[in-house]
Formats: sequence, C-alpha cells, structure tokens
Amino acid sequence: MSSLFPALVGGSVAERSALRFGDRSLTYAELAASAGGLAGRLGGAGRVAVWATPTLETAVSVVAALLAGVPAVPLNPKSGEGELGHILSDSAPSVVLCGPGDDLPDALKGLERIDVQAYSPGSAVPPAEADPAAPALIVYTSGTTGPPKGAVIPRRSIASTLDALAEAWQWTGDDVLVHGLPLFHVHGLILGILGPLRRGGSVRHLGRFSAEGVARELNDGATMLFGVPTMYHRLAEALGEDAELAKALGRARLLVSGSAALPVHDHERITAATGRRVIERYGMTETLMNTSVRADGASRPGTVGVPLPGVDLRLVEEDGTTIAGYDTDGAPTGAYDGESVGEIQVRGPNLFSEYLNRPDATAAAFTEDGWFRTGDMAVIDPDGSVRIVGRKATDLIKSGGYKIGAGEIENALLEHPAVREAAVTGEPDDDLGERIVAWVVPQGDLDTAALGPELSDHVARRLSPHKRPRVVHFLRSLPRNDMGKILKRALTRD
Ligand code: MCA
Ligand code: AMP
Repeated sequence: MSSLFPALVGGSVAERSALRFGDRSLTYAELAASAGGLAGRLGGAGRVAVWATPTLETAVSVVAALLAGVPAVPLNPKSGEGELGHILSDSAPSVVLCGPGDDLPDALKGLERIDVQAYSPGSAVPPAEADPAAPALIVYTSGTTGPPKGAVIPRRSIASTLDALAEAWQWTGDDVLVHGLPLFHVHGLILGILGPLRRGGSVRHLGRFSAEGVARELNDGATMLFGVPTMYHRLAEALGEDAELAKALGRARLLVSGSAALPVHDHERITAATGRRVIERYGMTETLMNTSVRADGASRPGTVGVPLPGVDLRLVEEDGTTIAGYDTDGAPTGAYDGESVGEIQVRGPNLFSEYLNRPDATAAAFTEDGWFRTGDMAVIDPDGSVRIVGRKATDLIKSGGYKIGAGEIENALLEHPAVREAAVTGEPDDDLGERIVAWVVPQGDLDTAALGPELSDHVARRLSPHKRPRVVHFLRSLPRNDMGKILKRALTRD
C-alpha cells in the first residue's frame, strides 16, 4: 500500500501550510521533520497514548505514530478517573505523547512521557510501510452498557474512507478545511486532520468551536467546514443577527455535517440565509464513513446520501430478511420506497477490525455472512438516498454529536453513596440533539436540591464532562415490570 500521507514524503507541497492551530502552524516540510523525528523515537513502542488536546502537538503525535507503524490511542483530556483508568488498562500503552506544558493526571504518571516538540527541525525519517491490515488507531466508543469499547481501526480503513470522501466531495489538496472538533474521535481526528493531510491540503483548527472563528477562516480562504449538528444549530441561530456570518458561509465550497442528524429546520435556516446547502454524511467509529451526499449530487435535507465508493450497504428486517440495498453499479434495489424500514448493515474496506480484548462484542457486531450491524434504522428513498429514521437501542444517547451509553452513566451514578437506584434516558434538546436525563431514587431522605448538581459533577469527574446529566429527577421508586426490569418508557412519559 502506498504511504498514508504521500504529501509528507513526496515534497511537492513542502512549503504549503499543512496544519494551523491559532497562530501556530506547520508546513508539510516542517511536519515531515517533526513527525518524522518523533516517529524515529517510537519504533519499539507497542501502543502509544496521545493526550489529545486540540493542538499542533496532538496532530504531530498521531502522524508520527502512523509513520512509525505504532497504534495510537487518542485520550480525551477531560476524561475522568473511571473512564481514563478503563482505557489505560484495556489498551495498555507504553508511552504517552503530550504537549511540553501538559499537566497529566496520576493515572498516566506510570507511563514513559514524551513531550512532543511541534517544531523540531532535523532529518525526516523515511516512513515505515506497515501492513494495510495493521492497527493504526484505537478509538473508544460507548455501548449501551458497560465501559467504552476500543474500536481497532486499521490503516486500510483510514486510507479507503478518506479516498472515498475525496471522490464524493471532489476534495483536493487545494481545499482548506476549518473546524473546531475534538481530536479524540473519528470525526475531528480522522476526517478533520488526517483527511486534509492525505490530500496534501490544509486544515485550520479553531481550538474551540465558535461562529466568529468559522466566519474569520471562511473569509480568509478556507473552503470547507466540518461540524456536528450542534455547531450548525449554533451557526443557524447566530445567522439571524449576523449578516457577515451569512456572507462567510456563502463563500464555502462545502459545508459538511455529521455524527448525528441535522434537523431539517436548521438545514433550511442555513440555506435561506447563505444560499448554500449543508451536506450530510453518515458514519460510525467502527465503520468510518458509509454514505454521503455527493458534492455534485442532488440532495434533500434529512438524507445522508448514497453509499460511498467501495461500501456495500443493505437494509435488513428483524428476521434477517434483506429488504433493500444497492447493486454493484450503485443503483438501489428492493423496497426503495421511502417507507420500508430496516437496520443498516455495511461491508467494505472502511470497517474496523475488532473491539480490543472483546471477541464476544466483535462477534455480536457482525452477521454470520460478515456484515456489520450498525443499529441505525433507515429507509431508502425513491431517488436512492438513505434516510435515517431511528436507532435500535434506546439506551444510546447522542448529545452534541457524542455517543453516550445510558448504562455507563447509570453505573457511575450507582457508585455515588447517595444513590439507591438510577436510570438514564435521552430527551430532545434543540442545541444538543438529545440531553442526558437521570432518574434517581436517593438513599434515605436527602436534600435533593443540592444532590442534583452534585450527581452531575460526580459523573463529569468519573467519566467525562459531556456525559454529565443535564437534568436530574428524584423519584421514590423506578417503574419496573414483573421481572424487575426498569420501564424507561414510563419514565420518559412522566
Ligand atoms: C460544564 N462543564 C463542566 C461541567 N459543566 N465540566 C465539569 N463538570 C461539570 N459539571 C464544562 C465542559 O467541560 C466544557 O468545558 C464547558 O463546560 C461547556 O460544556 P458543554 O456544554 O458540555 O459543551 P459545549 O462546550 O457547549 O460543547 C458543544 C460541542 C461539543 C462543542 C458541540 O459537544 C462537541 O465538541 N461535540 C463534538 C462531538 C464529536 O466530535 N463527536 C464525534 C463522534 P470547556 O469550556 O473547557 O470546553 S461521532 C464520530 O466520530 C462518527 C464517526 C461520525 O459520524 O462523525
Ligand atoms: P459514534 O459511534 O460516536 O461513532 O456514532 C455513530 C452514530 O452516529 C451512528 O451509528 C449514527 O447513529 C450517528 N450518525 C452519524 N452521522 C449521522 C448522520 N449524518 N445522521 C444521523 N445519524 C448519524
């Protein structure tokens, strides 16, 4: 397989800006030197953890690990002790890569620490040509119960998903991408950093998402924007009173949303104010990207487009019957009537290889004939576009584009001494898509006014701030069926 980053090796765009974070940037020549030099130090490592702050150092670290052929585990720098402890014991990295000034939590202090120098002139190390099936990244993703699982993503998947997106979006080295996504998930890291680098183009990271930052960069030559629906919702809100923002978004070649559904109302507000449509693509940590609206294709708000080149996609009923799909030329087959709902199953070079240390979960995720079960429910519209209509598991919550398992939060709540019973649900939220709601039976007669915020903080500290319940309800008991199982539907209807 050719190199993951031809532009780093070839030298044809050596002086082009590769990465920019705030006022710090690296050209391809500078990135080749710093990442190449760091790669030379990683040769013997089994796995490396990356303290994935939204900085140049994180990008250099991940590129270096890929050049060295050493799997990288990006860590959310806001992970609480419970989540971090699990990820470290599960993935067992030998080294942690971080910025020189980073203050790391105790859980990481036992690892060898490498302070990454973003600017480190020297001779570039020729990249190792690792096996395409070799693991490149391990990205942790929530399930309905238990702690997050590490999806092992091979080099082949990264290359194939990025090349398929390039084809669908006419994405080239001339594009300049702007975004403010976190760098410990597929969206921000693989699409948002490795994507531009594979094309030989540029990325400007905002550090933290803001409408002003997006407008500034689009007015200064950026051609593409990536974001989760919460970000587009905030842009849609800001557009009402900001004509300059509308002009800036109108300049973009491509506005892309993903990680959760973008409500039609936000699509419409953005298009009305800017004259531009937002393109949606659909993916998962385990599959990378499956479908997208094409840059040159028609689209209606609310669809996620068509399967990307190389991706097989079908809709399957509960009993395993295939109800719709696509033939080898990409034409829809079966019941593509916009009404027949089935689970999306996918196959292709974009898929992960396994959940780390979880052969049971890996086996359960695939059908006997090798298709990955996404758990997303969809229809295929008469024009051939996939439209997602729901999700199989009600215990998965998508908040701000983050996937969060209800069971993970229930377990964290139950660790608190004031909690006797707990159930967690998601409810609609204009900004976040869904917000996390906790239903708690307290131990004894407690002052529940102070307990709500304390439980939210407890979850934020134990897991991650984005996993904290936004609402906490206190009840005398949880509704249960005869078998003792909690009836979550009865809770949400209260
Ligand atoms: C608030 N904060 C707290 C607490 N309350 N910290 C500790 N304890 C508390 N009780 C802090 C937060 O940490 C944060 O800190 C700040 O207050 C605001 O937090 P919050 O309201 O949660 O979020 P936000 O800043 O408003 O963020 C909205 C967001 C974010 C920017 C849209 O949700 C986001 O970045 N989402 C992206 C998710 C994503 O990339 N998903 C991709 C996975 P501070 O101020 O320090 O930040 S899906 C994927 O990869 C697949 C493949 C796909 O299809 O894309
Ligand atoms: P994650 O596991 O965090 O990678 O999240 C993957 C999930 O995000 C998918 O299974 C979908 O439910 C959801 N998702 C991603 N992109 C879209 C989209 N464009 N529209 C609707 N849901 C999406």
